[in-house]
Amino acid sequence: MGKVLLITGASSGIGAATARAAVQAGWTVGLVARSADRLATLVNELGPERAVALPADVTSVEAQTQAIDALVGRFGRLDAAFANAGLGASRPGAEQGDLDEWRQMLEVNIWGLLVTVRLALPHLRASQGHVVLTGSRAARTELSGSVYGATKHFVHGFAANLLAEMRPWGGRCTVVAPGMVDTPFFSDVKPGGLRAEDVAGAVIYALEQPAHVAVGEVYLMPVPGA
Ligand code: NJP
Repeated sequence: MGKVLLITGASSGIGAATARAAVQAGWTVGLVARSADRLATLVNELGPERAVALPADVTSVEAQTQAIDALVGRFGRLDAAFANAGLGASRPGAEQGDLDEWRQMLEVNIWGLLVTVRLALPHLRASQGHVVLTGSRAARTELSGSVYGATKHFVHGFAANLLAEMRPWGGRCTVVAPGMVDTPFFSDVKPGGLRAEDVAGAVIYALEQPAHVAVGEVYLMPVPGA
């Protein structure tokens, strides 16, 4: 069966690529997103003995509780949680921002991520497990979308202290922070961005380190023209 990894935002982009890479590396995966049909297709591809679809909206505590309970009920353990679900809305500057979009972005990128981590932690303590979060280069540089960037600042700030909380019992926390990645996240992505598989590779790198090595943050930037 291998170790068990929960992935949110698994129906698309970075989450789906990480599911493929993790199964390739010997992990078993629980796939969370709202699009049940896309999760079912991915489970068919990966094999139902190595992957389970857990349709849920990450903003719902009840839905995420059911998803994690179902995963642990099926495989008996949880070794890592990749809290990756996120959205960037249309990312105008603060002056033009749509307040409803901002609320949704805060609820998914911050609240949903916190719920994933909070519900996973008791299981991860039992397995001396690993939290991986999707941050962003937007947390370290000037990019359009000040509110989106602020949600990712939160992720990086949370992770730093979470790692300090987890280390005493053998747990680890990693933030994977990409620049532009060619996924449905951006409809207008420029050629030459990172591929979802590149980010998935960084997640697997962090997860596969020996138990005494914690990878704190991994930044990935595209190289134009390469
Ligand atoms: O985007 P996309 P990425 N409940 O749109 C899910 C960060 N990032 O892979 O619910 C549950 O292909 C959605 O599933 P569904 C970014 O901030 C990206 O690029 O079925 N799931 C889908 O699986 C985000 O944190 C770039 O619609 C929800 C997934 O989220 C992460 O990378 C750069 C949900 C989004 O997949 C993955 O984004 C960067 C909900 N309420 C950081 N709402 C980039 N692409 O350039 C959404 O620095 N999802």
